[in-house]
Amino acid sequence: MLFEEMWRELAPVGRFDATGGYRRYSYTPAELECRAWFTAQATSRGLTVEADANGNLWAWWGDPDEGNAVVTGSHLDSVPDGGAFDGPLGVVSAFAAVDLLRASGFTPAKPIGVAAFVEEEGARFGIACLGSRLLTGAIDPAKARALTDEHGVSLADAMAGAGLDPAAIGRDQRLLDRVGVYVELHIEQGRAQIDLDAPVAVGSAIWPHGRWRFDFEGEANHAGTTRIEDRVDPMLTYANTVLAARKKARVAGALATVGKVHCEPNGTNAIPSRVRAWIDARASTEDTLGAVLADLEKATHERADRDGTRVTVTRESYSAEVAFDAALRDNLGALLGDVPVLATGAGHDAGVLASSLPTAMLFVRNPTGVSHAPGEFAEMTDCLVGAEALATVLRKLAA
Ligand code: HGY
Ligand code: MN
Ligand code: MN
Ligand code: MN
Repeated sequence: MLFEEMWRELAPVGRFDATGGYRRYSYTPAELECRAWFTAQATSRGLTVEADANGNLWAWWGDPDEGNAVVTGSHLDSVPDGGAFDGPLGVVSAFAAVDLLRASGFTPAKPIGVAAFVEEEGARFGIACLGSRLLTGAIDPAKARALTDEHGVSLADAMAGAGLDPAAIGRDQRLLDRVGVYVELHIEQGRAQIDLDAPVAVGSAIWPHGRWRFDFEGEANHAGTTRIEDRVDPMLTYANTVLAARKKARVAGALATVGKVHCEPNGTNAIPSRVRAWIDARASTEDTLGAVLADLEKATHERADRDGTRVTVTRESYSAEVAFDAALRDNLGALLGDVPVLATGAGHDAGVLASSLPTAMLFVRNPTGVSHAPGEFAEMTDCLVGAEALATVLRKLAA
């Protein structure tokens, strides 16, 4: 099936028409439909499909038990109202690259795998790259099983509902031993390549990044009868934290985002008892990131003291800086000719897998740089160039 046909087939799945964004949350009907699409694409190519114990999907060209497999892929889940390309572009390009290799008569000397990692965005259960973290043992299985979504459904129950055994999750050394190298193609999440006039780029590193939960506790009270000076309002401390996060990140050259907030009891005419907010923070170095968070926590506690509120800060997830395998990175660069080598602030499964095996990334030009939003876009011509580049890389690595 041609790239465009695959793209047209997958595009409507999980798209929320009111916004044009995607709501493909792990183990929900939309994402299960994406899994069915993956399985159909794989089996139509004669690839053998397996879901590993952690919920990741693998499609094999050749016998993976021979080991030293060359694996490519990405993820199918999305952020709330995410774009069409973040994740799926890597999976569609992987199948397209297999087609290109076969059309050229290439027979791989090593197994080739197409992978789709589960819960890469962490949009449902809060931990990004959950599938690859479980595979590599980067998260405690018991902690993972207990993760819940906003409706209180646990990962364990969601997995069981999808026919998986949550008791079986955890590092899968047998599977990791099968994989010799992992190359992930991904839409660029930024706009360097348009300025460099480069349809494809090679990844050099992933910035350190993490997610922190801020719980602001105050005293619920009547909006219309409580004097200002008598209020213990967690919304006030929260609002100052948002402003402080932006200012401290800007001064430090880092990135900080407050994109998710819950308020209780969430009534228009009631001063809240609690505000819960998550901060996504990233920086080019661990020192900068650590300094921004330490400074922000200090400022937040000082503000809470002034407001009479209480605040607790919990680091929910953290990814140290990842430098992709240098030999592989240089090999791809040499193979693809004069392509830029770029670091990214976006997390990826390739970054998590780098702890266990050589990994690399290819980026496909994003004309506007917009990502994690309905406006995310890549020209089909660039997508095809990306698939060709991926096929070139797979041919070299699987020869
Ligand atoms: O959040 C990220 O950086 C990635 O897109 N999951
Ligand atoms: Mn993403
Ligand atoms: Mn992604
Ligand atoms: Mn990613």
